[in-house]
Amino acid sequence: MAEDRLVIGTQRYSSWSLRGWLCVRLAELDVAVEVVPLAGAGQTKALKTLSPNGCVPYLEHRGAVVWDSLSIAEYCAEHNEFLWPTDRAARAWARSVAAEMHSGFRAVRSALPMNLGRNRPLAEPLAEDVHKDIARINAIWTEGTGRGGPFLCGPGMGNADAMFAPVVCRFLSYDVPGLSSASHAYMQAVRHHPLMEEWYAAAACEPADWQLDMYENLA
Ligand SMILES: N[C@@H](CCC(=O)N[C@@H](CS)C(=O)NCC(=O)O)C(=O)O
Repeated sequence: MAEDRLVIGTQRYSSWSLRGWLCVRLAELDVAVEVVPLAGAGQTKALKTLSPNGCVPYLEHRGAVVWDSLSIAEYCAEHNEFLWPTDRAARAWARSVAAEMHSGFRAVRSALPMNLGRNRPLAEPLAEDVHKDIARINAIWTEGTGRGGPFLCGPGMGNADAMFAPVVCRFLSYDVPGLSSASHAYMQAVRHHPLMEEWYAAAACEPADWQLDMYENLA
């Protein structure tokens, strides 16, 4: 029988961990949270024998073993049905944008790594493919919040928001251009959600020697 725990990586950097952690907390699963400092570039030795895919987030809950953030989101929705919209068409949209985030936006993910301690734009102009990703994300956020907000599918944070939360962190850190006023309002709603405040506060308390030059020294 598995111990009930959620294993995550360095909170300052681990965008996939943030997604899984938000889903677990929104579903109110009673698990211990264990933080493993990441080595960067997928080289964290401690993870290779820990989870089936050698990555975090990784969840053990009441005998179930769950890995990969999207799978964790689905598992959590079995415990809190409101993590996906109750309306069928809205649920289809939410699942689609969550999957699009999970499998795409590689340009944004690689050019703008999550670093909660960063608060300045990149020195170099953003590449064309990064602008393209930003435009698509802006369209998703504008459409989603356009149906009521402040979150993508209504008044409460759900799985789709969890998938985009690290993108909010990145866009705020790097002050990305080209976002609608609806997207700016969405970013503020996500950033100031109590769970996000908790995550940022925990990240700020992490040991300084967990910080990685590859992220801290990005020009
Ligand atoms: N598709 C996976 C990606 C998970 C992932 O890449 N996590 C990173 C941390 S953000 C990781 O564990 N990297 C392995 C390592 O650092 O060794 C998911 O959605 O959970």
